Amino acid sequence: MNQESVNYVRSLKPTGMPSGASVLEEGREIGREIKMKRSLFLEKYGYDTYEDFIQDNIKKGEITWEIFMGLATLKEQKEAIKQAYEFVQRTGVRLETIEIISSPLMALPKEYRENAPKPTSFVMDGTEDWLEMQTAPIELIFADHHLASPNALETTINAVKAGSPRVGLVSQFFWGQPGFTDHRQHMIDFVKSIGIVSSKWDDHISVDSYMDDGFPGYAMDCVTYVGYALLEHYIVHDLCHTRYQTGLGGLLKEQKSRAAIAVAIHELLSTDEQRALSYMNGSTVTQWDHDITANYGSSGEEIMFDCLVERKYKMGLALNTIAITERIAVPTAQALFDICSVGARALEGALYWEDMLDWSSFEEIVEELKKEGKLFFENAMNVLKEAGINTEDPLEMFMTLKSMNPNRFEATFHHRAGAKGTLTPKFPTVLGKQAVEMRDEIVAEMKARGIEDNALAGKKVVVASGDGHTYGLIVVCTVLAEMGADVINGGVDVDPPTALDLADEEGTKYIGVSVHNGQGLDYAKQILDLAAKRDKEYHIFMGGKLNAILPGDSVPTDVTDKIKELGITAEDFYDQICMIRDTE
Ligand code: B12
Repeated sequence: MNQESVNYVRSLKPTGMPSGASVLEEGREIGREIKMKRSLFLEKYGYDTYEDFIQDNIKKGEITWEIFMGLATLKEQKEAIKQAYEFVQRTGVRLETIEIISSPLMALPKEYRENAPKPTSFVMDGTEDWLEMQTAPIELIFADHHLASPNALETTINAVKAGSPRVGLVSQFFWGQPGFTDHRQHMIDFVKSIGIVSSKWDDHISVDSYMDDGFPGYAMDCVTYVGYALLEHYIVHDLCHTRYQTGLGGLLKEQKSRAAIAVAIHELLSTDEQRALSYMNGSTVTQWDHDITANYGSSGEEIMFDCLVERKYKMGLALNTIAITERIAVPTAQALFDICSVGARALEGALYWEDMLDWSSFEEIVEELKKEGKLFFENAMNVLKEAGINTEDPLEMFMTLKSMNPNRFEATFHHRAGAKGTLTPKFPTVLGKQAVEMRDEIVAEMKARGIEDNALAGKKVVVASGDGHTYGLIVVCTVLAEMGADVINGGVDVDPPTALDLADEEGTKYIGVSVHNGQGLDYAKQILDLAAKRDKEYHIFMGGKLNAILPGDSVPTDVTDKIKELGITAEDFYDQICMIRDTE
């Protein structure tokens, strides 16, 4: 066992927490009082529970189809759910489930929202907004920004009232929210919300997770996905006695390891009482943005393989198809329906291949992932125990993990990690590889454009991410470091005042901000306002996904020029590097 890991985890041990068991019980009491709405979908197709529908699909060898939908306003969202049903009726393409992607602001209790930068997607307010979302017989899942957020109680209670068969997403519990710092209360409300869902065991409502939103989204090794699923399952199922499922896949691409992770988790965790997997997300990481139509090719191939895997292993895994415009911005309803059509035709194609396939090399990976995943989990439990964490208490477990730097999770618990967090991945993840390639391409381009070696020597630069996206941040930090800068990586979920504080502490005026959630323009205005009040000179530069839903619009618009008009450098790396190099 790695002593460095033990010491790090020991430093995170929480104090003064109530017992997890009592918090869970409070949640169960709340849950028992909740009356659940029976969905239009169950009503129309005559199933008692959504799980009965999935089991029926497994028996018939059919695939369950799902999409994520998060439009600009509640009105558009409800209208689009109706349109989805009309689309299904008109075309015969199947789409049974919609995951509701509300605004990340839903994760914040109301009183914190006014000062938070505004991201994309709609906000729900009051139980009616949850109940009235059901405008057509399609099963709705409320998961993103619900159960694991500081606003967990409001969102979980309403999701259960609306009859959501899964409520999630566990893995988002460590995400930060602008302006919210009471992590203790956050974790208490999260565990209480698990208790609420737990009370609906007989109605077959489960707590849902999504690996890629959690610590595995920071991983270099696919083994971490399996080990982490075992850890979450242990806390939610074994300690909280609550049904647990997880989805995965958005950040993975290479088919063998991607699907093998799902099968490994299924074989390790599914029982007759509870299936382990909820959905396989379409991959979002290798899409093209210079020729969008080309993404149909990549999605079609992927969906076909996912269909083959589901038909063979019968995991009840819904296929969550991803629009070809995913890389650019939040997809429109039409883009989502289009990819469902691709899915329907890819499934037809899959059936031709079925009896020609030899799965032996795939199954070797599954076996390896199962073995390695178990070792990861055992090592994680040993490190936690050795560090004095009460591994029987779900609240203490989540509070400890919440305090962890997500970039250190894998190296802390991976049984293969060496000194100083070094790790040679067994099955490398796509984003880890991509970030390294992008750095090398950008550095080569800068050199070709005349930026001299060590151009930023002697310059100290603070760089931070305004939300949870981390790989862009890694690229910027490593590019600037290659140019000779002394780079301070401020980490993720850094709000404007914290970014300025960090620059002040480090004694630098250069602040780089990476943003992706559509809050770039708001972030730019807020940081400049605060900077003006501090009466100090700062040079701020931004990058990532610089778009926003402007008032009255339904789709995001690029706001790079608007940000530049405010006086922030926001274009390509060349401008940013020249700005840092050329200002005194
Ligand atoms: C990976 C990813 C995630 C991961 C992040 C994991 C992690 N550890 O980072 C997960 C799954 C957790 C995630 C979650 C969410 N995501 Co996301 N995510 C992506 C995805 C697929 C790739 C982003 C990425 O890392 N790319 C690789 C890096 C290396 O590239 P990059 O970030 O573009 O960086 C390049 C440049 O932009 C530049 N750059 C980046 N930052 C900076 C900063 C400076 C100063 C400079 C100079 C340059 C620069 O440098 C890089 C090299 O050129 C994109 C879609 C896509 N394919 O782009 C969506 C995307 C960014 N996500 C999106 C959204 C909405 C979310 C969520 C809000 C969704 C939700 N669940 O509700 C959450 C929010 C999470 C949070 N806490 O903030 C949207 C944003 C929509 C928009 N603005 O229109 C996108 C576009 C997907 C979509 N179409 O809806 N996401």
